[in-house]
This record gives sequence, structure tokens and C-alpha cells, in this order.
Amino acid sequence: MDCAGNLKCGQGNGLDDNCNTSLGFPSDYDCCYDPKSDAECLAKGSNHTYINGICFFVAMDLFNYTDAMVNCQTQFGSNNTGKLFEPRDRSTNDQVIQFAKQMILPSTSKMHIGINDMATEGTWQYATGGDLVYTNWGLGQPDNHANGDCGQTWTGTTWDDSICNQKKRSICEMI
Ligand SMILES: [Ca+2]
Ligand SMILES: [Ca+2]
Repeated sequence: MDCAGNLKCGQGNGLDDNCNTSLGFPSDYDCCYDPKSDAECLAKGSNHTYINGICFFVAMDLFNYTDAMVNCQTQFGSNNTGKLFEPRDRSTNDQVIQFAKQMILPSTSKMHIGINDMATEGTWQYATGGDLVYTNWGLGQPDNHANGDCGQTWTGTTWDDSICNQKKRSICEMI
């Protein structure tokens, strides 16, 4: 069953923990759509959106990268339930960044995202660990300009590497 979008396995959406066994809901829609989580996410405020089964938040306060990571951890109700946005597929990347850019002015402002090469120059990893499984670098990026080790949004839905100490808005993702 193709449950692309709004899928949360084992959380009352009609599928078991592995998303491969229907628990008896009458239709694919009922099976795959989780309005409870959607509503709960959107109810947290206008800076929130629910995309492909995950809640996202655009943090308007300006933080450096490290402080942005800490800020994201508490944005979804309790400690350590959030992280900087870690894009893992084109669909989610494009929708989340497009949403975030609608929330900010000017929309060309850059935002922190949860990728960096702080540990090893040139080896980009997610902020919570692991090699990137998808990339959407802008033209000529990453270029390590000014020893930039932290990912930020750029033109369209692309990414750029930039200076970690720059204070800017950020995109948070619920874990
Ligand atoms: Ca770098
Ligand atoms: Ca760059």
C-alpha cells in the first residue's frame, strides 16, 4: 500500500508498527491519514505545518546554529522532542522550505537546517547524526566559503553552507 504523506506507523492510523499490515480501517484514506496529529500540530500556532506525517515549526527568534539546535528541542511540548529540520526526501524538503519562506519576511532570508560538516570538513551529516540520504545543494554549494560548516536555506528550496555563528531563523522538526 502506498501511504505517501501523513503516515505515522503504529499510531492509530490503521497500520501496524511496520506499516505493512492493515488493522481494519475501511479505506486507504482512513488508513493513512492521521487528522489527530495534523490538528494537534496546526493548533500549536501559525508557524507550524504538518507535512508527510511530521510536524514542523519555523522559529522566528534569531539564533546561532548551536542555540538553534537547543531551541528546537523544546518546541513541541517537552524536552528533546524536536530538532533542526533534517531533510531526507525531495517532497518533504520542498514543502517544508516553501512553507517556511511564506512565514518570514523577507522570504529570501536564510534559515538554519539540521545538516553540517562540523565534525569533518566536507563530510556533511545530519545534526543528530548520520550521512545525508538526500541532497539539494544550490549551484556551486557547498563551497566552504568563510569556513562555513552549517547548512542554511538558499534560493528556492536549495541549501547553502554558511557560517555557524550567524544568527538567523531556523526550521524545527518534531521527532
Ligand atoms: Ca565546511
Ligand atoms: Ca556556501
